Amino acid sequence: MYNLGILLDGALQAGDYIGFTFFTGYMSMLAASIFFIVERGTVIDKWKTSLLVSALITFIAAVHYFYMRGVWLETGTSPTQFRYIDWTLTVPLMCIEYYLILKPAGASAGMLVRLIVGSVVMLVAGYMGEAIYVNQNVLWGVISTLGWGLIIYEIYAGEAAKLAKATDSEVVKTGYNVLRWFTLVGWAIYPIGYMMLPGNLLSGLVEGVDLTKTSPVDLAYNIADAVNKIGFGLVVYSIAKGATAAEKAAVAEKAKFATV
Ligand SMILES: *C/C=C(C)/C=C/C=C(C)/C=C/C1=C(C)CCCC1(C)C
Repeated sequence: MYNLGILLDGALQAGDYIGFTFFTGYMSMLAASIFFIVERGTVIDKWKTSLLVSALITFIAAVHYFYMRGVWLETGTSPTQFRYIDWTLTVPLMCIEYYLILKPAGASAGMLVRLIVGSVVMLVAGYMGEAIYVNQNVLWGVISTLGWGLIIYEIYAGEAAKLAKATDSEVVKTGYNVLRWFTLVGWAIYPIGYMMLPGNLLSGLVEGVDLTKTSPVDLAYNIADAVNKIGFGLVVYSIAKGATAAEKAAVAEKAKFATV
């Protein structure tokens, strides 16, 4: 049975590169979840929640990738609904990661709320442009970018930025800088993918691409998810490991003085 130019029997075809990225996305998200859960046992208590949240992010994504992979194989269309349900759950969890990391430095609930409000604006508007008012995807993309801008403002110039600057933990300071770089540069892959939608700013780039056989937007999103969910989680992991080592060294130092 041929439909949309793809052989739709639920099997992965040799030339279906988008299908490949759905499979590798699924498997790597699952592997990352196991890694974060197991490694959670190697960090001090106050970092365990952060690693659990990293695992939840990749696990929620793994389950959605399982479904998205199925939609793509069986219909040859973008699994936009599952995509946005996934993001609606995982992006706020990333905001919680920022909150947990800055909590010892005095992060307020207001900071978390501002990050989540930015995420909601970004994702609701994105969904409107991609699934409901497709002909106005430029306008909705602009509104979505304002939501992303709120997040960027908070982590580069708002309360979050000030707390990170003032913390006395070098590990947190360095890690925070890498995390916000992910949110600025890694997250930029998503709007670039979105701009390849028909009628949007970069649609000219994919002119001549047979959109019934492949989907540049999904390719961009799948790459971005792997970078931003697994990579972001690994940075949180390295902060937790670094802070654990620093705490252990401090305890050992104290014990040395206690015995002399
Ligand atoms: C794990 C999933 C993540 C980190 C998803 C992030 C998604 C975005 C940063 C999406 C941003 C968008 C814009 C800034 C404008 C166009 C519409 C979106 C939703 C693709």
